[in-house]
Amino acid sequence: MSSSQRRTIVNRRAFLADAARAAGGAALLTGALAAGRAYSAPGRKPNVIVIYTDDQGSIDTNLFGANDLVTPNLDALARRGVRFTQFYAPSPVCSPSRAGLMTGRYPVRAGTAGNCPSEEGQPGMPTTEITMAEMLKAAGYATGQVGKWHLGYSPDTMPNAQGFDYSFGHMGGCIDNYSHFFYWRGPNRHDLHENGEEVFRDGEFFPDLMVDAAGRFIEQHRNEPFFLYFAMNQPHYPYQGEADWLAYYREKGVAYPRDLYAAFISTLDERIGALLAKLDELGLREDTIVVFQSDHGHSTEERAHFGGGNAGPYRGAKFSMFEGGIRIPAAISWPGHLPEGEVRGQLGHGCDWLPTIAELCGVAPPDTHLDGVSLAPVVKSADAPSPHGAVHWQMGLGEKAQWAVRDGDWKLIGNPRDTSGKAEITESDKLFLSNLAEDIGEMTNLAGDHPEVVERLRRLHEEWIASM
Ligand SMILES: [Ca+2]
Repeated sequence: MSSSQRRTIVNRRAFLADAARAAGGAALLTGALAAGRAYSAPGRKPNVIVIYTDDQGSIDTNLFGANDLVTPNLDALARRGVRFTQFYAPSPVCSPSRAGLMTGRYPVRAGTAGNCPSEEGQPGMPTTEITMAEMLKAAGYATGQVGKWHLGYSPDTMPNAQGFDYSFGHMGGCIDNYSHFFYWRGPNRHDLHENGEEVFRDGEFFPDLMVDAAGRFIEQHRNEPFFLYFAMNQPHYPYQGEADWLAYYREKGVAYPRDLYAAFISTLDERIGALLAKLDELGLREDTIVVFQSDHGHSTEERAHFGGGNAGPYRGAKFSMFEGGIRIPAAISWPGHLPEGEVRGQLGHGCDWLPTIAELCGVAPPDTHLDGVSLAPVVKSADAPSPHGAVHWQMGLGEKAQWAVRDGDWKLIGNPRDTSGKAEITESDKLFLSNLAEDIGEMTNLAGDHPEVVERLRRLHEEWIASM
């Protein structure tokens, strides 16, 4: 064990012990006290729901630009809050993106540079990491995970061991929504769990099971602050949208495979509507912070019919560090407490949600190195400066790993992949430099024209990866 790992464990234990003491009486408050004071019901902290969708493309709600989609619930959610036009996923692939969300740390720092195994018994994100659930549980929250996990499939890395009081869903990367079998390697790998125990709901549509489980969790904890991580496994393949939505899009002339994908998006949108209706029914909407984000760009894999999602003007898709792989729809809503119907162009990042939620809830963030920063000032004021300097990505480890750094309008990608197939990547594109202000599609490699910028960003990356 390295000294830094040992330090993390020591910090984590100290944090959990302090927080457990504080949770018994007054909640842990820090400099975030001012945000807590703005909340109109003293004594009760706001609930938190994080809706994390899976492989939803950069512009894939109607409001975010895809005018061919019917997404009234996601759009209404964003309209009742603040939505971002430059929001980034921590990674262009599932597990690292979720590790960034859960820890507020770059996925590489959180020990999750690549996807976690989908095989039962295999560990995932290191248990030394402090999750958003552990942070909120320590402050007295009831914590629930519903949907996809994909951060470990061993008893000590499954949700109940990572801060969640309640867990319902699948542990691996994807399932068939009716049989709940792993939709990749197999055969016969059933993956549906409740609090770590395998459960069988054969033939029942998983998104509906999610809404039911989430509804019960919310109802059960309506009188105390709760945190619900609602990790939808849609529109990740297999595309299993409802038949009436499929008919609707085909009637509109939407072509394959967009028709399959669009039907699945509208199917997921209705479940988000059902979830939010539950909050309204219980009178909890103004007591609840709702965050929405896609885990990364859309998939162009064979199992996803080679596409269906829409990255709009951006190049790339899932697995790519061009904008189409990492730039995603995101919004935060807390009616009565945060601005509504506003748009922010400041840069935001999936690692920012943990510190943002900590500040808005008046909860102490974990005593460890965070890479995310609170977006609360930006959410509250359009004039607040972006809290970010350079931001970084790396997927996997080693020399061949794809990485990227963005500093202002300049963005450098090392070992780029273009999963959207918009243009060929040649040997001379191993370092791909773009200026996003002039070329949002990242079609022209400026590395040869600006070697000094390449050198500066490359050094930023090397210093960053060395600090992991
Ligand atoms: Ca995903």
